[in-house]
Amino acid sequence: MAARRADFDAVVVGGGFGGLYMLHRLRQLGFSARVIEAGGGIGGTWYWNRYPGARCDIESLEYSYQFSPELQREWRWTERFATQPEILRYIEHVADRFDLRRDVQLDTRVTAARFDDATSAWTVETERGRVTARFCIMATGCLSSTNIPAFPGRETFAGATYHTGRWPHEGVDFTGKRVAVIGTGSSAIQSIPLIAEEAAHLTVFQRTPAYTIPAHNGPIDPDFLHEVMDDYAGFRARNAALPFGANFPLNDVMAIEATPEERERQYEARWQRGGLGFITAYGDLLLNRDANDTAADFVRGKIREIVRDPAVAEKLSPKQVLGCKRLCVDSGYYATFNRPNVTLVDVSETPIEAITPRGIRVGAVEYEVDCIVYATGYDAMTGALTNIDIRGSGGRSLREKWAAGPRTYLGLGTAGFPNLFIITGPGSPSVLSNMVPAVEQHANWIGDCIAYLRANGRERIEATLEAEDAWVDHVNELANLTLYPACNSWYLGANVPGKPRVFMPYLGFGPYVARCDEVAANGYEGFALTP
Ligand code: N01
Repeated sequence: MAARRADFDAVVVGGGFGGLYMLHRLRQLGFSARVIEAGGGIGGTWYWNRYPGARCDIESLEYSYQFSPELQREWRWTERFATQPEILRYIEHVADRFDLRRDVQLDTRVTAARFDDATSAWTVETERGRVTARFCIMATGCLSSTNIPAFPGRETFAGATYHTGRWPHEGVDFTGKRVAVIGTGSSAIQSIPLIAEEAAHLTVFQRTPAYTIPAHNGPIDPDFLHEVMDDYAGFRARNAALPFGANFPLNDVMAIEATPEERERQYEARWQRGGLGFITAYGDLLLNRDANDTAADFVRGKIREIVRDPAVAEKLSPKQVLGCKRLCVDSGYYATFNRPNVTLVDVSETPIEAITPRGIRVGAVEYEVDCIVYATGYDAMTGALTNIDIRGSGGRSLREKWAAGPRTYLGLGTAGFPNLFIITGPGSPSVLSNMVPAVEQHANWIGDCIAYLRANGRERIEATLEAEDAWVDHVNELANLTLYPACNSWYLGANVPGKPRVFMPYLGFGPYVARCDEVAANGYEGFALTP
């Protein structure tokens, strides 16, 4: 398939982990491709998120590409959980090693993409001109469209403001400053301990307390490193078979069947091991509220042990289901609230009323600060897509199609939008799996699919409405068997006012991969292929 009526076989929007590997895979298959990236450098999330303490909550040996055994062998991670600078260095290394940069156009934001029924090609509009391509592949990331709440008076604030996901490259010096952090999700939890060490005073505005598990970060255990290096492929395959596609040791035992003493031992062991594997301590933690309560009680007990002021400990203690908002991983978060220069303001009942020139007003109190850090998250999973004016067959708008929530088939395609693919789109495991293997799986699947179209003389592929409807139902059925829908998480779009409440990720990496493989093996069933 030559790019007969188009500049390229494919345009890939986004130059993070997903977009870069997609480019590599397309090249291997003999397709021409251009990556268009809004940032001034490659790396996606890891280009933008430079806030203090930014690091991954998946272990380094897993949060990395596996498409090249040589790359896997060569690269040496220095820590169990890698920092943002180290992950960015890794991505840069991959780009150089595989000569990817020459097909990446930086500093170029995509504003629109339009499918032409006559030519079966996409025209992708950017702030710096347009390109055409047979296929348009969205590698725009799940957590890239930042969310800053529309607090009244926001623009009147006289000091500096930052969003964790758009952190200045030169860094920020908080020395001697009175700093406010709004939000207590993963980004806040990582940055708060470090900002507190630097600032004169830190005031944290918390609407919902988060559950966070210590990272116990440090150098990678050399024995474990050898073990993985001896059989990296086996390590990857074993992880892919686990529910989150990551090495969280699974315990099939049910918490409600264990004795209190056994549970205490199990939770303590997981707490000491550190990281997100706390959630797989028992098989029923995300299925049964009583089971979940036992884990939640354990963490609340830890908060009471760590935080000296009982009133502050109580405010920091989450009440919602543990894990239904993403669990956080921290280094010294709860202990930070023992510092004399840190104040916690609960805005759950009395919300932030306004931003004023001098600070933040909550009820009758104005908190005067010099800088505000918005750790207020993202318009997750859909925002980066609906921010682009995407028009499918007959000029249909994606934004309008998804007005009541995203609808996809396998998270990869959406009916009415031929030759459009989404890497880790809503309806795929994405954020509830290890993202790097997830993007590789999608890029491999998309590459194979486009090669299949070429081999079979097909110009156009599009998810059918029936397949999409059935898939959306299936995604929801699975979510409804769990406790995930129980709280206001970004998985449900509940953090963005007015966003439809729809559970977006698919639960279960292994079964998902099997289904994608089956769809491909059956000639891309559920998709309409036309000459
Ligand atoms: O964003 P979040 P994040 N008034 O949406 C609060 C990944 N990540 O950037 O919970 C007051 O989790 C909001 O409160 P509430 C990871 O997948 C990974 O921290 O909606 N507060 C919440 O506390 C993560 O889950 C890593 O009530 C308001 C906070 O802002 C995802 O990115 C590191 C508010 C937003 O938390 C997003 O994390 C960082 C308002 N009007 C991120 N609006 C690692 O790998 C929102 N909030 C470790």
